[in-house]
Amino acid sequence: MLVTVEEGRVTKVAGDPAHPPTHGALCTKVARYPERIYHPDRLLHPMRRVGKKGEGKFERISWDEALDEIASRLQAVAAKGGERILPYNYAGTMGLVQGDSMSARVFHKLGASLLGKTICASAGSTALKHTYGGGVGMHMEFFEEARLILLWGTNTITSNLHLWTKIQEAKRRGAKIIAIDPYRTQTADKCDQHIAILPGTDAALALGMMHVLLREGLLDREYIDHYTVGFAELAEQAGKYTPDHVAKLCGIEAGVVESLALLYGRLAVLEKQPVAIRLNYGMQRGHGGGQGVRAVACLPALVGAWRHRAGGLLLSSSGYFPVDMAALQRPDLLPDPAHPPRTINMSTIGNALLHTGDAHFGPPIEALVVYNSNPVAVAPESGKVAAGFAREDLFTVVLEHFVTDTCDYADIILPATMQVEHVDIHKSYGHTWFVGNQPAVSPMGECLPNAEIFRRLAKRLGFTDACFGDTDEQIADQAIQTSSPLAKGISWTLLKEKGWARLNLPDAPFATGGFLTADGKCHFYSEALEGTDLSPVPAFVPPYESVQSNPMLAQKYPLAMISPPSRNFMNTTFANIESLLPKEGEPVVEIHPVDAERRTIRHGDQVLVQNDRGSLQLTAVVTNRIREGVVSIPSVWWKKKAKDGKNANELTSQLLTDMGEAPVFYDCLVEVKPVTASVLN
Ligand SMILES: Nc1nc2c(c(=O)[nH]1)N[C@H]1C(S)=C(S)[C@@H](COP(=O)(O)OP(=O)(O)OC[C@H]3O[C@@H](n4cnc5c(=O)[nH]c(N)nc54)[C@H](O)[C@@H]3O)O[C@H]1N2
Ligand SMILES: Nc1nc2c(c(=O)[nH]1)N[C@H]1C(S)=C(S)[C@@H](COP(=O)(O)OP(=O)(O)OC[C@H]3O[C@@H](n4cnc5c(=O)[nH]c(N)nc54)[C@H](O)[C@@H]3O)O[C@H]1N2
Ligand SMILES: [Mo]
Repeated sequence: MLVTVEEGRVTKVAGDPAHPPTHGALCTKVARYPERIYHPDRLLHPMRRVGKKGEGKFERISWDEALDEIASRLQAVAAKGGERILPYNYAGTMGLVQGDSMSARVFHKLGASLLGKTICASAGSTALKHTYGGGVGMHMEFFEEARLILLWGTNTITSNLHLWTKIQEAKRRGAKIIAIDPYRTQTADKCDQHIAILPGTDAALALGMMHVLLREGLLDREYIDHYTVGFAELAEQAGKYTPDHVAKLCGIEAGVVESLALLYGRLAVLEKQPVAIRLNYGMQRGHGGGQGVRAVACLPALVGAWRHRAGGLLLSSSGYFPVDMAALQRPDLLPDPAHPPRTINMSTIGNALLHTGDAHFGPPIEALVVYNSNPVAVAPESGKVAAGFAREDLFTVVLEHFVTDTCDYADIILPATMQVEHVDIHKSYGHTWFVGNQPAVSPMGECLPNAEIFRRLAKRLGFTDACFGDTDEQIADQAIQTSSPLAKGISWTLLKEKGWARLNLPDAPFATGGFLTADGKCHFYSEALEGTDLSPVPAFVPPYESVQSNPMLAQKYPLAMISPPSRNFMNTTFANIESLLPKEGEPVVEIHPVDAERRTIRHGDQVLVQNDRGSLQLTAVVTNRIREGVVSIPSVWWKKKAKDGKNANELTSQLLTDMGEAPVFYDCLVEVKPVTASVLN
């Protein structure tokens, strides 16, 4: 990102035309970054709560007062047991310096509970680990050379604009593009074909494709023999997934399964052309998300797609990056490194905060430090999350840019710097380049970088280990594992000078095996899954909540709800930016005309969306973009911007995926009703 500064102020941000993955483009929301920096509501000073928890009333205090109070409260809790303290952070910035570095050192030294960072990608990343040995895949640049691209559970225009540029180029060169998504997104509109499957049924579709590939002999036998394990077991499994059976599970025609498999297999095997799959996280947010990813991830190896640099699959590239976690986070500072503290899953923070403690859970959580995250809005089963945060005996600190829904429950809020005001290094989960981040302007008000806040706190806590004195640049210098061949020649010094550097990887990383598994092969059969509840070869794991898998529940709540990312928000970041809000309009639920008609709901009506976990009021958008039986609530809105102070997570559950203990945001049955006069009163 190129930042223009005039008289000490950021006046413009732009993409860097020389940066290959992004080519000078910024998405709509990041292009508004100056508006976010100079927003009148920006948090500029430390604040202490004066109202009730949740009310959002604060008074200004000094940094000294804030840090003294935080240090003494944390010390008091730590005296009872470090595990009673919990750090909570995620996607605000995912920088290696302002994410988990100095903060992790402080919490390790305190012996605080560890955080299970599962809220976004861990079903998919665990699945990839079982299949490829890590979160690795194609280089995004080469999608433009593919002849067929399956956009599987991804609204690429919305959530991955830079890849979209490559897809458009592929289209210009004659590639066929197919979207697999229960919703006809803007992306699907621009595809050659849209396959609207029911949420959470992706594994079935992939296994059905394999069934056809096997039947037709559309396989790359040589690739399978040399670079995969478990073909026989996978073939046996796929044999059970006939197109007719799959069609029923997915809510599509059997012919669609046939033609998709034939197109994919013939192009790859008979014509030896590159076929690519862009998988994204939308399809792993249901009970069987892990097995779904595993099933899809087997396809490229069956047809030998990996032989080409424009063939294979990309879900994540983050597993490539050689990051020195131990240097950044210093787990050796733990009171007893051989017996680390318990891990609290961030996706079930509601239950965790409401837990009063027992032998299994351990002691209750009494202090919570939140940074880079807005859990009161983003975590599932929000009613319980808010109830947990409202506990009077919980001491809560939040480091933020704005007074978010989460800040409303804090005892103390601390003003943090934004990206243009601090040093950082970023890896990526979509491309294969390290990026350096230098400050362009000095911080607004009294804002401080996260790492500096934790550095000052460490001093107050009396921590004297040398690493607590590391500057942000020194931390940046420690971040990259320079001994790794992948990082050859890459250092903070280079990133500072050049801005970015591509990992030293082959163009077609798995053309001849070389997966990150111990034997370098793609694992159709995963030994690691033997003896678990899960099948070692991919299988369809039905949703917890769907008409087919839970007909009893579906009598009360017959509609499957998804809540995918809005184009103009970044989770809840940017959801308070005035020039972006009108583009999203208001919080809505999208419903198919047939489902709307049955409930006498008209376009624009106020409706209640509800299940046993909660209810929320939204404006109905009647549209055939969403398939029948499914409703969509574009997300993630700030709760306090809604009339009733709620968002989609009021309805989502704290159940977890089959792999990776991730949330099941899109595995959620609801009913939608018109708001009647009595409800309005
Ligand atoms: N504009 C914008 N961009 C973002 C974000 C944002 O909030 N806003 N968030 C960022 C983050 S943190 C992440 S993790 C990524 C998220 O990336 P993704 O989660 O991949 O999000 P989307 O690209 O919206 O893709 C989700 C799509 O999957 C569809 N879908 C839902 N359930 C299923 C299913 O069961 N099967 C299939 N096949 N499709 C399904 C939805 O209708 C939606 O169109 O995006 C990143 N980019
Ligand atoms: N219903 C539903 N819920 C979802 C999702 C969904 O699709 N549907 N998506 C899920 C996904 S994929 C994800 S990744 C999570 C994301 O959830 P979060 O990780 O909570 O991400 P954000 O909501 O963007 O909140 C990040 C906060 O960090 C702050 N921040 C940004 N940079 C900094 C910084 O440098 N320092 C500090 N101290 N703060 C900073 C921002 O102001 C913002 O308020 O949400 C999940 N929740
Ligand atoms: Mo995410």
